[in-house]
Amino acid sequence: MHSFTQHLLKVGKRAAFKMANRPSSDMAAFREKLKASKHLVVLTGAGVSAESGVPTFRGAGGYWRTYKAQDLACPEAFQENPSLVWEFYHYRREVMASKFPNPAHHAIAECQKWMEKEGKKLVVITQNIDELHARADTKGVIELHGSLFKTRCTKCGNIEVNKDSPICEALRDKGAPDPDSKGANIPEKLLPRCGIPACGGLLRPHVVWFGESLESHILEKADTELDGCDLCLVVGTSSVVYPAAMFAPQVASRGVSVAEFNLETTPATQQLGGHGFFFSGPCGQSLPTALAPF
Ligand code: BJW
Ligand code: ZN
Repeated sequence: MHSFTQHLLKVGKRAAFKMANRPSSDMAAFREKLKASKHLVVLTGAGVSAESGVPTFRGAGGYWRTYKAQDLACPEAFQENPSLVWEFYHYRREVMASKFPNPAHHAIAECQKWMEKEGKKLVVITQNIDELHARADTKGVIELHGSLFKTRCTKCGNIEVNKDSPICEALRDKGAPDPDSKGANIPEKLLPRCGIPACGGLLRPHVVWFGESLESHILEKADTELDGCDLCLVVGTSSVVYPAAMFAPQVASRGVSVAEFNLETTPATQQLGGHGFFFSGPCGQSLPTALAPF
C-alpha cells in the first residue's frame, strides 16, 4: 500500500480509538449507573468548595500575601517561620466562619442519605481540610489531608480538635492576606502550644504538607473503599497531587466507571477510558442534577 494511504489509515484508526475511549457526557447514561450502584465513592478537591467562596490552590485566588499556598504548605516553611505559617492557617480558619456548604456538598450529603435508606453506601474521600462536607451532614468523611480544625503537637504527637477563634491570643487580628501585610513574627512560645502540662510543645495544624506521608490508617481506609466501589465520582480536583491523583485511574483500571465533574479537563480525564464520564461546569450546578434522588 502507498505509504501516504497507510499513514492516513493509521491516523484514522488512532482518532477512532480516541473517540471510543473518550469519556461520555451523557447524563442519562450516568444516571443509569448511579441507579445500579451499591457502593459509590466521591473523591473531592478544592473545586467542590469554590462556590462556597473558598479559594482553590492552583486557581487565581491561590495566593496569600505574595505566597502560593503550596509554598507554605510544607514542613520546611514551618521549620523556618512557624509564625508565618500559623498566620496563614489562622487566616484560613477564620475565613471558614463566613463560608457555608454549597449545593454540591448538599447534593452529595442528600445522595448519601437516600442511598443508605436503600441499603447502599456512599463514601466521601476528600483532599479538603475545610470540613464543609461534614457541615453539610455527610457522615464518615475520609479526610486525606487532615483538617484546619485539628492540631498536632510537634513534641508529643497529641492530636486535638480545636475550633477556638482565635486559636491563641497572639494571632488575634493577624494573618491579613493582602500582599503588603508584614509578617507578625510571633515568638514561638506565644504560638499555639500543647495543652498537656508535662509537654507544652509547639502545635502545628494537623494537615498533610508536601513531602509528608498521609496517615497510613487513612490511606488504608481510602484504599478499601476504592477497591470495593462500583462507581466513582471525581469532583473539583486538578488531579496533580499524589497519592489522590492515582485514585481515579486505579478505579478505572478495574473497569469501573469514573465520572469527573470539573470546569476543565485534568490529567485524570484521559485515563477514564470509554466507560468514564466527564461533566464540564461548576459542580454546584451539575451535581444536584447528577445525584438527584430517583
Ligand atoms: C471546579 C470548580 C467548580 C474549580 N466546580 N470544579 C508521585 C509522583 C510525583 C510526585 C509525587 C508522587 N508521590 C508523592 C509526590 C510528591 C507530592 C506531589 O504529589 N507532588 C505533585 C504536585 C507532583 N505529594 C506529596 O508530597 C504527598 N505525600 C506523599 O505522597 O508522601 C510520600 C512521598 C513523598 C514525597 C515523594 C514521594 C512520596 C502529600 C501531599 C499533600 C498535599 N497537601 C496539600 C495541602 C494540605 C493542607 C492545606 O490545605 O493547607 O493539599 S497541597 C494542596 O493540593 C492541598 C490539596 O488538597 C491538594 C490538591 O489540590 P486540589 O484539591 O486538586 O485543588 P486545585 O486547586 O489544584 O484544583 C482545583 C480544581 O477544581 C481545578 O481542577 C479546577 O478546575 C476545579 N474547579 N472550581 C468544579 N465550581
Ligand atoms: Zn504535646
